[in-house]
Amino acid sequence: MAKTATKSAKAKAAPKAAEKPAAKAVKAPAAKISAKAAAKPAAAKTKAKPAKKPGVRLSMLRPSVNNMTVRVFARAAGLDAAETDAWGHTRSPEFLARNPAHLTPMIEDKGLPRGVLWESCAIMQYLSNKHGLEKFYPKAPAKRAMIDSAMFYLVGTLYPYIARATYPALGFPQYAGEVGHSDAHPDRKSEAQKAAEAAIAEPLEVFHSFFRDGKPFIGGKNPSIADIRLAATLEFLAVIDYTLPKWAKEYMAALEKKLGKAYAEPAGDVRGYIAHVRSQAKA
Ligand SMILES: N[C@@H](CCC(=O)N[C@@H](CS)C(=O)NCC(=O)O)C(=O)O
Repeated sequence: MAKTATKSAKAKAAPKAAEKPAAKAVKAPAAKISAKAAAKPAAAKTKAKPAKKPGVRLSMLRPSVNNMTVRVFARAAGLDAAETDAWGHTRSPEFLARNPAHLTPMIEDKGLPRGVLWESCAIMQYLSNKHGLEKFYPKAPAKRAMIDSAMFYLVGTLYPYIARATYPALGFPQYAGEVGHSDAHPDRKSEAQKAAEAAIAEPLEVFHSFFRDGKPFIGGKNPSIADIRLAATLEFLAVIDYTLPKWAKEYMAALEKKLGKAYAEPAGDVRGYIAHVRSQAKA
């Protein structure tokens, strides 16, 4: 989402979010104890219980795919995340004192030099490193470099096109200096939006042909943090009825199938927001 949330965008998404409790613990599927294990004697119970990963506090905005990325990752990795809905609070003095960039997702962790960390990819890298989650972020330098390259390419090249193409329809403000942010004639803004939409196909194909390279996921057989970042990002394209190539539809479906509820639940918030803005546009 753009760096400044407009009143109109807030008004559209805020009601649902604001009604919810401030912090909700996301129960890690891995931490659940089966009925069978629970019935065993104390010693066996302790053995069957997976090592509990310390909780993580996450400030987030529900309609955002940047936030969806970390929310999916936390669930898929079995991290106990306490989510705080930051809608309408990112520019409060209290938030700015901790995070002068006023950006979400943001995690809080005592081990961090400044206590907080923002940028979705940096958060996933940090948590993977901290908890040894090699399944999502391989340790081998060459493999890791490919994941990093895919994520930086996404944030630096693909995402700006997707933002320019979808933010007008999402009701999100665009970035200063861009046509969409200016007081240019609506025709010029529409041309800029269409140009951005047309530019998406090329970097998208690079993820397919270069990064996936015949594998189910960028990470290989299993989704990596780069895959979570890519699939979440593509969710926004539904708001402009963008025709995704067949491979991308199959890729997103495969990732959702693999991650199950960990993906579907945060995706539901983004999809719900898109359905909401679309219904408003029709009305
Ligand atoms: N590149 C960043 C983008 C973060 C971002 O743009 N966050 C937006 C929501 S999508 C935000 O928190 N905006 C609130 C504000 O600027 O006040 C990431 O991947 O985390």
